[in-house]
Amino acid sequence: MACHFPTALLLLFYFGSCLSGAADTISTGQPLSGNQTIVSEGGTYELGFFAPGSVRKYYIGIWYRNIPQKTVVWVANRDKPVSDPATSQLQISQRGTLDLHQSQLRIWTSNVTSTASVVAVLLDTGNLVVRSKSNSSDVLWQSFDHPTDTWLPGQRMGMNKITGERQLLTSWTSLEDPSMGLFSEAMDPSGANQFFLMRNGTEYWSTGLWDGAMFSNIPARSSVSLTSYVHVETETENSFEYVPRDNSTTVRLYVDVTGLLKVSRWLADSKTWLWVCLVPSDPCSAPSLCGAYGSCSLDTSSLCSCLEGFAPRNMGDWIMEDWRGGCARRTPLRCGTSTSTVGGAKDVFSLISDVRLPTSPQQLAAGSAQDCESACSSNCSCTAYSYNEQCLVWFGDLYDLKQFSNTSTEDSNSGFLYLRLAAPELSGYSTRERRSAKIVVGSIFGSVASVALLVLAWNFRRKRSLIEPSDGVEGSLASFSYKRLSKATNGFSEKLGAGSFGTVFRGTLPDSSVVAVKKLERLGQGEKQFRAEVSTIGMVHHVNLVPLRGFCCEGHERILVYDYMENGSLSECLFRKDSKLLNWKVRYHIALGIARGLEYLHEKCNDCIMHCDIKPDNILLDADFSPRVTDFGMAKLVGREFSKVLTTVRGTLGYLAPEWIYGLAITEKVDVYSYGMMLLEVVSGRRNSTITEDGRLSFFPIPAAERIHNDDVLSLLDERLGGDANVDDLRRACRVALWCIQDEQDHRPSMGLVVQILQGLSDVRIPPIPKSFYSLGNSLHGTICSSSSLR
Ligand SMILES: *[C@@H]1O[C@H](CO)[C@@H](O)[C@H](O)[C@H]1NC(C)=O
Ligand SMILES: *[C@@H]1O[C@H](CO)[C@@H](O)[C@H](O)[C@H]1NC(C)=O
Ligand SMILES: *[C@@H]1O[C@H](CO)[C@@H](O)[C@H](O)[C@H]1NC(C)=O
Ligand SMILES: *[C@@H]1O[C@H](CO)[C@@H](O)[C@H](O)[C@H]1NC(C)=O
Ligand SMILES: *[C@@H]1O[C@H](CO)[C@@H](O)[C@H](O)[C@H]1NC(C)=O
Ligand SMILES: *[C@@H]1O[C@H](CO)[C@@H](O)[C@H](O)[C@H]1NC(C)=O
Ligand SMILES: *[C@@H]1O[C@H](CO)[C@@H](O)[C@H](O)[C@H]1NC(C)=O
Ligand SMILES: *[C@@H]1O[C@H](CO)[C@@H](O)[C@H](O)[C@H]1NC(C)=O
Ligand SMILES: CC(=O)N[C@H]1CO[C@H](CO)[C@@H](O)[C@@H]1O
Repeated sequence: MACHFPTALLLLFYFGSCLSGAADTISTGQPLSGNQTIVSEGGTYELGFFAPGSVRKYYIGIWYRNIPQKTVVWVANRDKPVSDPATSQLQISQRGTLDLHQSQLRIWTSNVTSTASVVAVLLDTGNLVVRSKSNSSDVLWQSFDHPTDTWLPGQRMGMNKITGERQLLTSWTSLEDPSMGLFSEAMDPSGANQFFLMRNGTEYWSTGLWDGAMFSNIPARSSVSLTSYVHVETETENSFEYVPRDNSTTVRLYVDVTGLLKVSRWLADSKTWLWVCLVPSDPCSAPSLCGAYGSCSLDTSSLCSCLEGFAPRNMGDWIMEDWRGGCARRTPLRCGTSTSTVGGAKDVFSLISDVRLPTSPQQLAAGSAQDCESACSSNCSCTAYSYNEQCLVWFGDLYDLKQFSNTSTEDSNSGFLYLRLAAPELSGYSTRERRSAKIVVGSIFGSVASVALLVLAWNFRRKRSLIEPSDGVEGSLASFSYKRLSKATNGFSEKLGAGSFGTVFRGTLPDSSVVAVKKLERLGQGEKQFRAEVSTIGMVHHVNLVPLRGFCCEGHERILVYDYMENGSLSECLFRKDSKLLNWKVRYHIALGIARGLEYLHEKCNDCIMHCDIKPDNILLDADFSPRVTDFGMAKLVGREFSKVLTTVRGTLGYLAPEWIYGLAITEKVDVYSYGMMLLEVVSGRRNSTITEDGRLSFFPIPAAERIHNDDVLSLLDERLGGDANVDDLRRACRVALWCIQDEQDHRPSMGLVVQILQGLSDVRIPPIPKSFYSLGNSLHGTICSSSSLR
């Protein structure tokens, strides 16, 4: 890793301290304002104004200075934000208190007055103390006594034996709102050595009693691996603190917005927080954790998922593991609408097995499963039923489902649920499940000197209809002779372009229609397989896909014949100097069209197709400037050479999802990733990455992600447009793009969801900055450095 741009990148995330004098201290006459911060002496923590959401609401907070995902551990004015940090000041008052003022108004105060001269100091433990200026052990007030949602190592949580006052952790209301949420944690008010979790003041879990070494309900595995607790009892206080088992790791304990008590550890290598749940040990027992129509499971990477036929109501919150918003139907029920009387498809019931049934059922008198179904069917507000000797029905939203992996071994509550869905949902969903195809890729992704070599193992679980070779027409496809194509293209003379897998020529058929003729190279397929794959591709039709007209398979020649697209490729339109500037409306139309095309390939056509090579060169524009995806199906046509070509051709590199590089299973989410990268380019009119004059790589998505994360989207817009864009659409497009390029496949939306968001049908929250942007940038850089030095 001889190339250092990620180090420079670190600077993007932090402002230097702008205070003169001691950088960890606020003293009389030296208030903190605007973008100024103080930093603890060892450089671990930083204090200043921050705005967690996109709205102009600023808070004084303490966060980790060296962790790029801003993680706030304490908030001063959590219920009273200020609107402008520039006119707000955190200062030492005449009375010896630490106060936050906006204009002349006092917003927040530390409350403990002193006649002595005092200072406020941010310690390297994350504690903000107000103390006497001359005597550092004379502490008047400290943030550790007034926690927000986080309990830090070395901080005491417990109870004052004399006043009965307890330290209280209280969750944030939402990920963007630090005000007091519904959930809290504090010591047992009776003084017993245990902590309670409360929802709206009512206890719902406990850590169990302290036995001198551990709390009885905290699973030993997680507590032992991360932290050890220390009991501190004096005449005046009874409390606990904890220390990380391993000094070198950053650990925090907090009550999260969904009501789980978590310990999380920062993984420096992968730049991510890894959490374990302390209480309850079965997080699926948390009340309403997954929201309406959400289902909890311990076997999936995300605790909650939506029931079939439903999608997250707010994707952003969902991905950030705040599931409380629940899920919404993708397709409304027919029941009760006028179309149901005209004989359209009726609603159906879909079986979900091995579930813990939702809360609040009603019991009906029905003698058989059929009676139970028709009872539910006849009332449009009945959303589900279950029949097991008795008939249970549910009206309205369903809560607290849990998916078990095994019926027999687990909860006796598990059962069968019949969920009411619109008819189209059921067929669409179940067939898609069957069709999902996965390629397993193993890789050796080398050091700086070696170029990535990927070895592919193919594993298609697909049914194919093998069509025997014949002349003239196969299915809807024309089968051309080489001679005819040679004539049509004037001896392959008019070259339109060259891609990774072949060269494209312009041709004119005898009926005078214009076609694009692609001569494939590096094919690893035999004739039979080629014909089979081509006939599959030939059956795919959608307005946002380039239709395949026919093919040629003669000797070693493998040629595809497509409709000709008048307005060239998106790449030319965006990046060629002499091409006409695309206005914002057209760009948005293009972005949406591509998303629809991909959604069709992934979810709606008969045989699920991953494109695997989405980039602006593979998007063509027809006469109306509607986008059409081309080159789909190539992964299968090209066979084992495909990924090798993909990962060694420089032009494709910036669009490759991390799983290509790290050798993980490839799913259709690789297309989502590439789509996100491309969308950034459509918005900004600039290439994914460029090599600067001094030979350094400038990887555009990194600063772009930063700006989107800070809700500064206008600055990303192609400057040639002079700011002429619908800002709501722009924001939506930028956020979607950043969601699409998240590291975790599960965190990227499906193309179906992308379409919904771009149409404004789903909300989209501010995405996080993908944590791998450092290491991924590094790998990319390494490869590009080495491959260019090889030339
Ligand atoms: C901090 O604010 C000042 C004044 O508003 C501005 O000039 C400066 O660029 C800001 N610094 C950073 C690092 O944003
Ligand atoms: C300060 O004291 C007042 C009155 O005792 C109280 O209402 C207020 O909540 C206190 N504020 C803080 C920040 O502790
Ligand atoms: C400093 O303050 C502590 C706590 O109030 C007190 O015990 C100690 O005597 C003080 N030391 C001096 C030198 O004043
Ligand atoms: C919390 O409790 C208060 C009264 O104790 C009640 O008015 C309020 O509705 C409760 N909120 C929730 C979300 O349950
Ligand atoms: C961990 O920190 C404690 C207290 O700072 C220190 O005594 C101990 O030696 C440290 N352990 C390691 C392994 O660094
Ligand atoms: C459907 O069931 C709900 C809840 O039991 C009831 O209030 C409603 O009247 C029923 N509607 C019809 C049309 O029977
Ligand atoms: C499910 O059941 C199988 C056999 O009945 C057992 O081997 C497996 O461990 C069970 N899995 C879980 C998660 O209980
Ligand atoms: C796009 O195609 C149409 C139809 O062929 C043509 O009239 C138009 O000039 C083309 N636009 C550009 C910018 O090439
Ligand atoms: C289409 C496009 O802009 N591709 C670029 C992506 O980034 C690589 C690496 O710098 C460039 O070489 C490609 O041209």
